[in-house]
Amino acid sequence: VHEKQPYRTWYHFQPPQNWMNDPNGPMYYKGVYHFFYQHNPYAPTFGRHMVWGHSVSYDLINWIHLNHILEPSESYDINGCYSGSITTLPGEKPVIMYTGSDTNKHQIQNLAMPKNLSDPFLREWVKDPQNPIMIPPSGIDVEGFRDPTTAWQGGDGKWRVIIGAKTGDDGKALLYHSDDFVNWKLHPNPLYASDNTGMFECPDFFPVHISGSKSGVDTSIQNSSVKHVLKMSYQNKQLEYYFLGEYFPDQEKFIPDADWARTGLDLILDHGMFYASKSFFDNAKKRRILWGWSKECDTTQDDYEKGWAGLQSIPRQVWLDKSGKWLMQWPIEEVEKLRDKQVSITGEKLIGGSTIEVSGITASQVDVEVLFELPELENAEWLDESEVDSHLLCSEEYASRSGIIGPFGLLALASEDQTEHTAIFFRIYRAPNRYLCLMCSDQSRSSLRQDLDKTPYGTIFDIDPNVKTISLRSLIDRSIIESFGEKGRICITSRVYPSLAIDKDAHLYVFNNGSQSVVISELNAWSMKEAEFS
Ligand code: DQQ
Repeated sequence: VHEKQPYRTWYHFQPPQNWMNDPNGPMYYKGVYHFFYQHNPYAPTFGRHMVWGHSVSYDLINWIHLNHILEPSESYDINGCYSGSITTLPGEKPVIMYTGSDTNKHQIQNLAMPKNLSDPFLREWVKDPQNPIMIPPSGIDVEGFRDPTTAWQGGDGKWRVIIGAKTGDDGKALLYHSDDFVNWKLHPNPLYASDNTGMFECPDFFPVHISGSKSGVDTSIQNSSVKHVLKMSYQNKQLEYYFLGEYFPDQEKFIPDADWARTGLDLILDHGMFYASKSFFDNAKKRRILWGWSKECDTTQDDYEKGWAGLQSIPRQVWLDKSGKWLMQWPIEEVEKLRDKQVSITGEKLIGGSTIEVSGITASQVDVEVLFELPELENAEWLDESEVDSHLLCSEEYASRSGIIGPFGLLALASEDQTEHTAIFFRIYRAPNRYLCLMCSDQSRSSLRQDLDKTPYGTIFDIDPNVKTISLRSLIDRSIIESFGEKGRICITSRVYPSLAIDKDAHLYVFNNGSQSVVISELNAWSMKEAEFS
């Protein structure tokens, strides 16, 4: 059935059918990658009886779907088994901490353990008879206390965990301590709190190397070679905000970097449709991997017709940039195993107003990487950064309008006449003492269909005045386009539903609508094979 569907993906993670939202408890355990997810097995919409779906893989790309491992059954989770994480306790014992919605719809935390540790697929899990282990503390909304992180162990041997929370419209990352993982004590101060963000959903807290090394570290590592990342999904913005900073476990303080506070620039994991992300440390390849949910932008009616809703991003390796100022993200190397037929373009000049087709590939499922050589930046147009909203800029200055240096980039999932296309592009500006780059994923013309959310996404960032090139990679998969600018510094995920640019009728172009020429110094595109799901 699905094969005939134009929007069902070929290599992104999807359950066989129905609704999926947050990634839950990803882990590597004894040679197997486990992935759990928020799932409504009965309909392609969020439901009253959310379960934990479960799939396993040897490479994070090809998957075996297994039975659900947690479903509402007890007074402490009868209204839903919501998001949570896995911590591996000494003796290689994984334990799930998840949120249950109880008989009164209060949110409380529970534990579950594998039934049989010698089954590498960990097919069955048992809920702890001591559940619930945490109930909403006073001052916290009873329906705003959920999404435990992976726990970490301090030098004192105590376990720590963060629970996302809210009081009215204010978000809180509550910190708990435990000696035995069952009895938890609330720390008087939250690790972080913020006004008017709404609930801090799906917090994540982990260390990264300060050296710029791409390798990751275990969640409990705490020494002078790491910095910490605190990520929260702001419910009011539906975006993934994060802070880099220093964590002092003896005082239980997390101090965001002063540099960040001074510039006030928001750090956001992905500027598009990407939410409730969760990372884990992959002990096999010593890297940290991030998963994020990509929601549909079509209607519920469409989701019923498709029989499914919700995708996961291709897992991303995440590390701290050598500047120490932002995280870098890049699709895990395993996705490259799906690369099939390749086409390349090198040293081709794109004069203002020109478009080149990248032909010879299946443009509906592609991995494309392009490196653009820039003209002299001095010619760039002026921008008063304080007066712009990058989302607005992306919609007003859409790709077809001409600038000076840019817009240039890709037209993905385009129809032959280009009436349908999603433009992923850069445009460069001058501002007092600096140069700025706008990166957009503009889906406003992605489909002739009307009933879709086609809001363009974008962001503005500082670039080095001496920069000579800029890179873009997009993973295109029928209804999703994940784009990585500047080698993974800026990420934007779009969901699109073309009516013409489907299957063999989809095209891929490179364009430049700036008056200054840019050069495609190198472009490689690969048709992508289908991942295996069984
Ligand atoms: N979805 C879960 C919650 C979480 C929200 C329920 C974020 O636990 O806060 O499916 O998408």
